[in-house]
Order: sequence, then structure tokens, then C-alpha cells
Amino acid sequence: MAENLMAQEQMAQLTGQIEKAAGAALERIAKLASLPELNQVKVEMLGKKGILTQMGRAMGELPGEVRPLVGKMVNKARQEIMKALEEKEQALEMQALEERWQKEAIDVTLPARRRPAGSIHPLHLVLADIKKVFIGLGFEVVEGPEVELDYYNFEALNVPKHHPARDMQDTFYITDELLLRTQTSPVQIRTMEARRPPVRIIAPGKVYRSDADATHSPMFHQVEGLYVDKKVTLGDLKGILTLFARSMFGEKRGVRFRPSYFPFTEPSAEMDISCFICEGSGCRLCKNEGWIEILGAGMVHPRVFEMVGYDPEAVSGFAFGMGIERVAMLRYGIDDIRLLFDSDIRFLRQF
Ligand code: 2NM
Repeated sequence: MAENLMAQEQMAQLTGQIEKAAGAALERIAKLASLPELNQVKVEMLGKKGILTQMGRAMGELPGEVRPLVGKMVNKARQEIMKALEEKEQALEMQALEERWQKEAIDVTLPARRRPAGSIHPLHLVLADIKKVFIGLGFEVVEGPEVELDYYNFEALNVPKHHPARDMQDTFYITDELLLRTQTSPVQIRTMEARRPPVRIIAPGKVYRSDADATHSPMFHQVEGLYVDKKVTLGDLKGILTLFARSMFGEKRGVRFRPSYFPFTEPSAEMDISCFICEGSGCRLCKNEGWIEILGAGMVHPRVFEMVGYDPEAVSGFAFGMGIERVAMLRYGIDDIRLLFDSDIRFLRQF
């Protein structure tokens, strides 16, 4: 009986302790506000000195008759605590996720950031048009070195040793024999050396002359053309270049050829087109002339043919050259060549 009483008292005490400890644990869990905190408490409660382990251990020390009941309680308390931890963990994980979603939320209805699209440089627009016309006429595009031998830039083009064009003041010399090409004609010479007629080529590219003002740049671009075959005539020159002028500047364009002089052609000419702004009546663009100079041309000089090993009695040809900047400035009404090289996007975006 006394034993029984003892056991009952012990049980009441134990139950109280268990309830208290479990209540405290549940309360603590309920107050947890973050995952790191929860993990710490979890380790604490499940660890060696943790409430759950201690409860289990205490069970072993109970007298046999109270063990089932107290054991049941302990198990219930353990389950409740485990469940509370799990639920808290889930709730906190969800909360953390919600916070992250909130923070990383993207407004997919916002307009996309604009990517600057860029545009084609006016010199490239003009060159593309020039190429298109001549490719359509069976010409091939050929390129060559910008650092040239004096031989290809002057000698083979029949430019005499003391011609003003050879002057240090006009030409960028690197050594006595090397220079920056002043025209793309050396490409034509190299091509003639390498091939037999017929030759139908255009040579676009950078050229260099020591000259700088509103209409001259020390580096600029040229397109030169060459047509060599049996029986090429001045009539072919006029026909092809007239067709080119009208494709480039409009079918209504009038053209005229004025006599000129180049050491590498004979006869030589400048080609003018009727002003596409005033149609010939006179304006600022054509300086009241009604005509605009567009290119230089001529029949290839026999001496040039001899120097590339062609027989001037067997073949003939015409050649021409134009400045791309000049054509671009005329076409787009640009009054200062430097605008083409400043790379100011406010300027370049207009084309
Ligand atoms: C021009 C004007 C006239 C020309 C001549 C040659 C070559 F290599 F065949 F002799 N190429 N380009 C030429 C002729 C260039 O530029 C105003």
C-alpha cells in the first residue's frame, strides 16, 4: 500500500515535470522566428542533454509499474515536440521562401532595357552602293596593302620621279622605298601583274595624303576601277561611268566629261553630274555651277601596260577613281569631312 502510494506520488510528480518540460519546450518552439534559431534549438532538444533524450533516459529509471503510463506520456510529449519542430521548420522555410520571392520578384510587365542598335557608317552605305553597281556590271572587288612600295604607288603608274604628288609634303614616306599608298591604283597594278586580260576590277580602300582641312583628311577612302580587254574604248568609259552616275545619283542625272590630266591615263577626264539638288539651275551644293565633279578617269597609259607586261597594241582599257568621303558628303549634305571620323553617335545615328 505504502509502496503504491509512493508510486502514485512519484507519478504525479513525474507527470507534472513532464508536462512542464514539454510545455516549456513547445512554448520555446512556438516563439522561434528564424531557421538558424530553430536549427540550434533542434540540436539542443535532440542532443545528449536535450529534453527528449533526458525524458527517454528518465524512463529507464522508473519503477516497473509506473513505466507504461509515464512512458506513454513521455512518448506523447516527444511526439508533440517533434511535430512542433517539424511544423515550425516548415513554416519558417515557407516564410524564408516568401521573403526571397518578395525580394527577388521581377516585374515582367516592365519594358525591356533598350539595346543601342548601332547603324551603318555613311561611308559604308556609299561604298555598298558603288560596289553593287560595279558588281552588277561584272566587276570584281579586289583589295591590297596600305603600306606600299614606291614602285607600285608611283613608278608603275608612270608618275615621274619629280612629280609634285611624290613630294614629302603630300606623301607619307616610311623609308625611301616604302610609303602609305596615296591611291588604290597600286592594287590595279598588282592585279594586272598577276593576271592576263580581260580584267574588270574595282579596288576600294584607305589611302593617305598629308592634307587636312574641312574637305581633306590625311586618311580617306577611294574606289578605283579598271577595265582592260581587247578593244575597250573611250565610248565604253563614258557608257559605264554614265550608267554608274545614274544608278548612284538618279536616272535623270546629266553627265559631262571635261578634259584633264593624270600621268597614268591618256586621254584623261573628270566626270561631272548635273546637280541633284537644283537640277542644274544653281545652288549652294554645286556653287552655282549646276554641275558637281564626281570622279577622274581616262584610258590607261600605254606605259602603264608595258610596265605590267601587257602589249599596248593588243589591249586597251579605262580606269577611274573617286573619293568615297566626297560622294558621301555630297549625297548627305555633310559640310565637314571630320564629322565622318569623329564617331559622334549623334551624327552617325542620322544615317
Ligand atoms: C584615277 C583617275 C584616272 C587609275 C589608273 C589606274 C591604273 F592602275 F590602271 F593605271 N588605276 N586607277 C585612275 C585613272 C585613277 O583617280 C582619280
